[in-house]
Amino acid sequence: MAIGSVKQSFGDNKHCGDQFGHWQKGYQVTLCIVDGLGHGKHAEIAARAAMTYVASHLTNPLLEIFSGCNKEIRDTRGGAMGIAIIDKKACTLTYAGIGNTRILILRRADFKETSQKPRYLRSDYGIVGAGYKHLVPETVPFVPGDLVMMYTDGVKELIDFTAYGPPLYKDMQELAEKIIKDWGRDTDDAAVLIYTWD
Ligand SMILES: [Mn+2]
Repeated sequence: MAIGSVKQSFGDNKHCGDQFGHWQKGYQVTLCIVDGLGHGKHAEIAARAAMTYVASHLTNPLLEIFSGCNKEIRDTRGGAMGIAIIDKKACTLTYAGIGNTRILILRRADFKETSQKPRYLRSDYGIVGAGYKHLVPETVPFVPGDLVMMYTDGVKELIDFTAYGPPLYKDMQELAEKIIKDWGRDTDDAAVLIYTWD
């Protein structure tokens, strides 16, 4: 399975302020993760509003998706958001993020090594829905076999993949569940979205 995703509410609340989405259109894959500020009902309302906006503006340029979403959800609490666009023709991944959602990339070549070192990309400061000053997308190579993981701050930032042998990279759902279990912080909503180009 190419996609793995798990979300977990803080304290088993029925509302989850962390939301994710993924879409494939032709040679383009779009991945999005949103962390509505705080947790509970109003965090979920903000995160869902952002995701609904992104889902209906997938063909817009990345910077316009962010600026449009920033306006669209200004009456909500707002949140952190990361979007990754994989272009399978160009073999690239372009990422932009506002706030503390996180993203890392693992290369297939590294799976064989005993120490898999993820590449972390950076997000810019601000709150989607309340504004931001700078947003600079970053484009990196992304080739068949590569893995990208997007996650919220309900999961520890730095993740040690060395304990996960190659078998785990075959099942993204299993890997996502393992990441939440091993690296979840239990003090906030948490979400993990993993995609691999297989
Ligand atoms: Mn959070």
